[in-house]
Amino acid sequence: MKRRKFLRGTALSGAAIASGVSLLGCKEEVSDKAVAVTHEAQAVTPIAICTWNFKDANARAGQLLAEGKPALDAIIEGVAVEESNLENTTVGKGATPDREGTVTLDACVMSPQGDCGAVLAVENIVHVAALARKVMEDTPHVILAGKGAEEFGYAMGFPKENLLTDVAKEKWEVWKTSSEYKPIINIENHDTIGMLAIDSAGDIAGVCTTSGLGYKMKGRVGDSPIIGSGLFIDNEIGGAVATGLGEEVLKTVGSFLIVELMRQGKSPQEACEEAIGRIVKKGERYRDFQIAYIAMNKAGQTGSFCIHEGFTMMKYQDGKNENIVSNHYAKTT
Ligand code: SD4
Repeated sequence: MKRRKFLRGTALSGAAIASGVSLLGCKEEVSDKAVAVTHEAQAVTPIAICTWNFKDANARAGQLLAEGKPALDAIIEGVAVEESNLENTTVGKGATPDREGTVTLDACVMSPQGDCGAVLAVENIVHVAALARKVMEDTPHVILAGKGAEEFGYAMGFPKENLLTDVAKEKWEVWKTSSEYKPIINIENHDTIGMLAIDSAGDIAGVCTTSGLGYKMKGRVGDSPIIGSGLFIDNEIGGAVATGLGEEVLKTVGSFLIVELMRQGKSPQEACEEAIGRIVKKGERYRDFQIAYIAMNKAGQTGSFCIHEGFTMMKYQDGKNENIVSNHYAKTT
């Protein structure tokens, strides 16, 4: 039987007009078996969004995008600002250690080409997002963990650094006196940085970098470096990134879910809301933890949603770097 095929105006075009993006040759080829969106040429205003109130990181990425840099370069330099920030206790140097007093970092990246790289439980290297990119570009693998990732980093020229600051060590020593482990994600605090960007060529990339949960069990890895859970990009559709209690994001493969919901026609906002809905409908446990998603589609629309009040996202566009308060589930029920 001959396969039915036809071309129709893309579903993105209405959204594109609304968001100031002109899709010059975008068409959607639909058959009864599959949908393929092709973007022949686009003129796009670059946009960077990131989790929480990481102004400087997002501004850095935005500035690079405005200079015409590719999305992947911009976001990796953007999140590096937080990886170096000693005040940030959940990312890079200065992060809270595990219960043994060791700081271990997780990160992943995804490129517009659909390639990805991740590093898990890495010690002594600050810029793990850049290291994840190296795994993607310079190895035949997607994930390197622990010592292997660390040694690969040194081979790639990353310096060895002690990630445990005196302040973090002192706090850990106080924590040890009770050793009370409550993996309850803060509801209104600074956290993991996940960043998505669309560049002037209309290409989307994403990154996520974290130390995970403070005083976690040795060897614990959350959602952040797991492609599909902490981060997912499909350059034909858009991208999503998560922050919050990783165990719960992993159970619903949240970022992949959001991109697939956008593929089915949902806006980034609607897709984030549905992904949070999948978590909260599992029961009352959601009252004790926070999860937030941010998302962006190919037309430059963005969205965010979280369980509890307190989450914000940064958005850079047209030289403006704004902090946007996210709507939350607890208010809408
Ligand atoms: C994790 N999702 O390791 C990370 C932590 C985080 O907000 O995002 N905190 O579970």
